[in-house]
Amino acid sequence: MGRAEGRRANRPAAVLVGLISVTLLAASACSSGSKATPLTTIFVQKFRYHGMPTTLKSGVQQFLFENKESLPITHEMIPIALPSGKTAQDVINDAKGPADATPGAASEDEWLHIGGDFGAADTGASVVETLFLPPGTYAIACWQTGNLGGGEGDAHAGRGMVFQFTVTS
Ligand SMILES: [Cu+2]
Repeated sequence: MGRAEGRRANRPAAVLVGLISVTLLAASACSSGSKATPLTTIFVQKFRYHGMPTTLKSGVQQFLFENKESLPITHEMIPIALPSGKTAQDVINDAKGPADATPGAASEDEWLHIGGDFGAADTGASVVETLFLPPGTYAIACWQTGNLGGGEGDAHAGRGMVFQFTVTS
């Protein structure tokens, strides 16, 4: 877990984007009155996201992320914008390899993070995050490196823990 915090600490750009999204959220909350924010429940099991739609409406979206693995492990759900021509498979390919591989887990920094950090969730725990999503192509991914039940291994994104989705206007 110290590892994850260290990784976050040298990503000021992600924090800045997160602050911008919070500001947009505040502005939107003032103008949209009583409109309820859509809530999507996503859970992770066997290193895969379940319940995330492939298409979402543009605007303020709220996500509940649950870790439903059977053994202790930490997962995360980091939202990134996919540049034109890139897909979830590119995220997977770049993240392959053990924690010290290049780029491996460090490939997280290649991608534009579009939200504040979702807190990582240990088995049995859940986190909630609110995002403002303009139209575009995105993915959620996990660059944690733990193995089920303990120990360290490849970044989860390299093991396929990436899900691509589109936001429409
Ligand atoms: Cu994970």
